[in-house]
Amino acid sequence: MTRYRILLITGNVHKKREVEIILSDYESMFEVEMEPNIRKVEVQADDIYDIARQAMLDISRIVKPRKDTYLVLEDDGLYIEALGGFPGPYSEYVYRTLGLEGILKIMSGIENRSAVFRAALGVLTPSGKVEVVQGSCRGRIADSKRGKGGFGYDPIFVPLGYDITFAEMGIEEKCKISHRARAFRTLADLIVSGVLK
Ligand code: ITT
Repeated sequence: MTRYRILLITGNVHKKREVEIILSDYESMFEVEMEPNIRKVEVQADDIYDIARQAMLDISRIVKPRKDTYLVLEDDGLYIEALGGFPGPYSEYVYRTLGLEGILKIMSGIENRSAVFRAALGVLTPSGKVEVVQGSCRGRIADSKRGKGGFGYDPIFVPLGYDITFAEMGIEEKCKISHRARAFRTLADLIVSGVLK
């Protein structure tokens, strides 16, 4: 059985843990590691698809593809409908500056709390191709922070069909339904089926 390596270009250990759980469904076909020596440069763009694609195209110019190894970077964004998709591609900056309390303040009194969490994976394949694979999870912004698990926006994001936030559910449950789960399962299926070589 071929064993594939997923090398994640990220400084976020939560992402790595979640990707390990998500790919554990594929019976040891995937080994997940963090790649700390490659820097991801993010261009400014309205869409995380474009940001992930450009970041991986830049990396592909300096990194040699390797057999059975998929180099992956992930760009995420929380798109709040009533705010025209804000913070979207600026989610990391807004998390650091306004924080969850700031988002909740902006959202106070707003009835439409629909939001979508999106993940865009920039992928460098073993044959040197650059592809983008996406996943999303619909939900809503909670009225207040709830839960101790997860990271980032998890305490204020309630996925569709639930009454609890990502931070209130266990990591296993989050990894069944999250934007990341959907994106990485799509990626894994494309790899295992031989479509993405
Ligand atoms: P990288 O090193 O991979 O870039 P990051 O934490 O900077 O990690 P992103 O820029 O992709 O991640 O994410 C944008 C923001 O969205 C950032 O503030 C994250 O904390 C947050 N985020 C991403 N995925 C999340 C998730 O599953 N749950 C909650 N917040 C998340």
